[in-house]
Amino acid sequence: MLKPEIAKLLGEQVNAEFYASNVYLQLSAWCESQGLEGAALFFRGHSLEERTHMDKIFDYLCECGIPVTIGAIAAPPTQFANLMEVINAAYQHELKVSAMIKNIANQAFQAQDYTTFNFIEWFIAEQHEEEVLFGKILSKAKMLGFDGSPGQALHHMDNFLRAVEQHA
Ligand code: OFO
Repeated sequence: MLKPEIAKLLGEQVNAEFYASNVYLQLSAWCESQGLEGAALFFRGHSLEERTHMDKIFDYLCECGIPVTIGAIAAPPTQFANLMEVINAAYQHELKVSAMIKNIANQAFQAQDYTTFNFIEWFIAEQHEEEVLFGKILSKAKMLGFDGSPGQALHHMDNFLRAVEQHA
């Protein structure tokens, strides 16, 4: 049986993963509206991935006999100056999710709930992957001298994001 405080954190994470999925869907929509098809594809893929994260936690809670409550999901930000701002927003968002996941791991460990600790390890590895991925995207932007302005570098970044998604 899950301790109530751990069940609460996991329930909140279900909603946080929904929010993450919507954040990426909104970023994808913004990229579409700017004609950035590669970036739109990349963020669309991420949106779907976040949805699978939500499913994983949802299933775990169900297996543990904990009723899941889906709350109101806040609207994600919609206004961005350029693609660089979008990439930075996505990276900052992943850092926040990493902190939430690490908090669950920490609380599960403190509570000697090693089953949840083991379950959440998958998410720790996943967040590491995400941080590495966004690190690579930021390095690419630096290499191209990309600051979000229209031009060659924007075209390269859009293609780069498409390639990342296609090889994921
Ligand atoms: Fe990108 O994160 Fe879900 O967990």
